[in-house]
Amino acid sequence: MTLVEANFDGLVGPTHNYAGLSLGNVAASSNAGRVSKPMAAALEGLAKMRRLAAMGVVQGLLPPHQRPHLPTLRALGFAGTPAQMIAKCAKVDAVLLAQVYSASSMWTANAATVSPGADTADGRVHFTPANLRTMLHRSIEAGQTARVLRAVFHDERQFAIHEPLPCSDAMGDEGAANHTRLFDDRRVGKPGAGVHLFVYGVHHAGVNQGSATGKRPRKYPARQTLEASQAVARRHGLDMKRCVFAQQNPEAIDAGAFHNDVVCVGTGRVLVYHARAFADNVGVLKQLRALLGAGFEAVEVGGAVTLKDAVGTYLFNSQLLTLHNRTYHLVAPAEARENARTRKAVEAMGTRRGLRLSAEFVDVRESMRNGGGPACLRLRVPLTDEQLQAVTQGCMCTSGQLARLEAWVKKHYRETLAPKDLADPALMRESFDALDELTGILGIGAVYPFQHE
Ligand code: SUG
Repeated sequence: MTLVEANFDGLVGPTHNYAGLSLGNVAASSNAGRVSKPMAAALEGLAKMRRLAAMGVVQGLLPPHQRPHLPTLRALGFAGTPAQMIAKCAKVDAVLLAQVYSASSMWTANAATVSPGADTADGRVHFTPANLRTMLHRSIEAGQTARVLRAVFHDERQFAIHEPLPCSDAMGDEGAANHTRLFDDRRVGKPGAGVHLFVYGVHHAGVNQGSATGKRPRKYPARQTLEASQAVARRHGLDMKRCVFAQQNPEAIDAGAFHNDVVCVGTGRVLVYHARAFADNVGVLKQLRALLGAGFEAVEVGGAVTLKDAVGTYLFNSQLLTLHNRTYHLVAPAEARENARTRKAVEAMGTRRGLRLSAEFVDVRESMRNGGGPACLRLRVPLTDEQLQAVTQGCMCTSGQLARLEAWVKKHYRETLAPKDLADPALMRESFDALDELTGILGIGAVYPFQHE
């Protein structure tokens, strides 16, 4: 079965701001309180989509979520009109206000885990929206993500959208950021079956039982559990013999790699990873090699490039793409060019034998300051031609649609947003007006709660 990899980027929402909400996310913590630039952030994201679409990548997008998320305020005991709830929340809990205003749904690598029909028992593409239970501002994404995925991938003969996993300590799920699908892509038109690398931060039962498998980070939370990764693989109907479950190195999490995609990226037969990405690098590679065969290209980056460099530049949060001529292309953040060690590592990949790899750097600085690089901004969805036709076409990035979205951003978004601006009731109205118009542009129907009130 021939699959194309479609990349669905998260459109940056009108309330993009820096609130320092994610413990263990070094960039987000160090930029807390800074003035953000929502319009520039959204345009940077659209420019990346335009660039990839021009390269021949099948590029789509997912809309931002409703912010402020009034259902959360109501659930937490705020009452009255929306403006009254915002005013009251601003007075009693500024952190909560920032949480319900966060534009974090832009990082669609955390929206869901996706398994292509080629690998699932019933031949449909399976999606599990991530429950993102570790951080409140992210946990409120799960319900909206499920609604959006059902609007974009609505044909139930082709797509299965599961409910998020139940929220519990044992079931922390952060989506595709901790999952990599590899396959042997050397035979034209006949790619090998998928091999699924699921990376978890902690084995919850192991911790409870005090066993050796319960090794965990000391400083920062491990967001993904082994139990959640296994549940996703099981409910998607993957062949468990083709799944590798690997523990992330707790030291990497403590250095700020809160998701595996901060220290690892892969596609096709190529896996690029930091020398200290996994608790047991040798064991992981052995299992992958056994499943992928001699064609497997394990590109280890370490030595001069420290974990601090990886976290500081987001080198591994590059998008690794396969182009039509079956070469690989790395879309790396501009920050990785500014550090001599990571720049050299990219140059070395370009000259590595057996790997035809080119690279370029993109500027997504507004997102990077919150700990989201090029790869965080996209959800990969491998599709057949027929499945691609079944996607809601307004969410596909044609040049015309991108131009409409750029004009929409310029019409509705503020140029700057300071933390105190979240208390301004006008921001809520602006945000809802923008999103209401967006559902029309994308043709996804009334997916937002405020549209039903
Ligand atoms: O979950 N940042 C996000 C960044 C997610 C990046 N995604 C991947 N690595 N795939 C997070 O920590 C910061 C929001 C704030 O502090 O305002 C935030 O949520």
